Amino acid sequence: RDLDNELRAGLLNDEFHVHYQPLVDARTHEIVGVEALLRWARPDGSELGPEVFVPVAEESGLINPIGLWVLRRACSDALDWGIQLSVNISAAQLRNPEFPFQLGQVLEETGFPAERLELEITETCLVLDPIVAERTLDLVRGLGVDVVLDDFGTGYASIGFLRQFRFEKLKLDRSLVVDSASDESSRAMMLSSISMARALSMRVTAEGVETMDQAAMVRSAGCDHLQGWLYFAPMPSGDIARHLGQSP
Ligand code: G
Ligand code: G
Ligand code: MN
Ligand code: NA
Repeated sequence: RDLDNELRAGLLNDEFHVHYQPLVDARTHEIVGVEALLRWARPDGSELGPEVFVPVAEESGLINPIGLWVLRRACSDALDWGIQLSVNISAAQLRNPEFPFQLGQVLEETGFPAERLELEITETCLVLDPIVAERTLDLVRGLGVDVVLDDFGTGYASIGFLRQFRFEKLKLDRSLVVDSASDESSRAMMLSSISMARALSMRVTAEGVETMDQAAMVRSAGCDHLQGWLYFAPMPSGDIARHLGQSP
C-alpha cells in the first residue's frame, strides 16, 4: 500500500529512469540491440529494483502507466541508435485491452520504427489467459512489432505453447546458461531448446553470460545473440550512444 503510493508519486515526480543492456552478435560481438531495464531512484537516495516494485505495480494496475512511460522513454532514447530495442511487458499490460492501441500511439508519437521494437513477455503472461494474450499479440504484430519469449527454461512452456504463440525470438534464462556450463542434463535441455527454436524459425538469445566458458558453450550450441555482464552491464542511454560511436 505504502509502496504503491510511493510508486504513484514516483511516476509524477519523474523518479524513474531506464538503463539499457546491449545484446551482441554471437560471432562478431557487434551490438545488435539493447534491452530496456527500468530503474527507480527514490527521493531518500535509495534504489529499489524492478524485481521488488514491478510485482507491487502489477497488483495495483500501476504497471499500466509505468509500462507506457517505459515504452515512450525507451523509444525516444533509442530512436537514433539504429539497433533493436527490447522492452519487458508484464501480464497486466498484456491483459489491458487498450495496450495495442497505446503501443501504436507511442510508435507514432516518437517516430520509432516498429520493426526495431520487440516486446519481451514471460510465459506467466500467457498461461493466465491465453485467449486474450493471443488476440493482443496478434494486434501487436499487426503493428510490425516482434514478440520475444523471456526467461525460457524456468517454467513450463511446452512445445505446443511455442507453436501456438509463434514468438519471433526466445531468450534462454540465465539459470539455464549457468547450469549448462557445469551440468550435463541442463546442457542437453539447452541444446534441445535451441533446436526446437530453430525448427520454429525463432532466433535465440542467451542471457546472463558472465564467463568465457559460458560464452563458448552457448555460442557452440548455436545461440544467435549473447547478453550478460561478460559483454556489457545495463547502462544509461548516453553510454550506449558512445559505445555505438554516436554522440549522446
Ligand atoms: O534489471 P534487473 O535484473 O534488475 O530486472 C529484474 C526484473 O525486472 C527482470 O525480470 C526484468 O524483466 C524486470 N524488469 C525490468 N524492467 C522492466 C520493465 O520496464 N517492465 C517490466 N514489466 N519488468 C521489468
Ligand atoms: O527477467 P529478465 O531476463 O528481463 O531480467 C534481466 C535481468 O538480468 C536484469 O535485471 C539484468 O540486470 C540482469 N542481468 C543481466 N546480465 C546479467 C548477468 O550477466 N548476470 C546476472 N546475474 N544478471 C544479469
Ligand atoms: Mn527481459
Ligand atoms: Na530473462
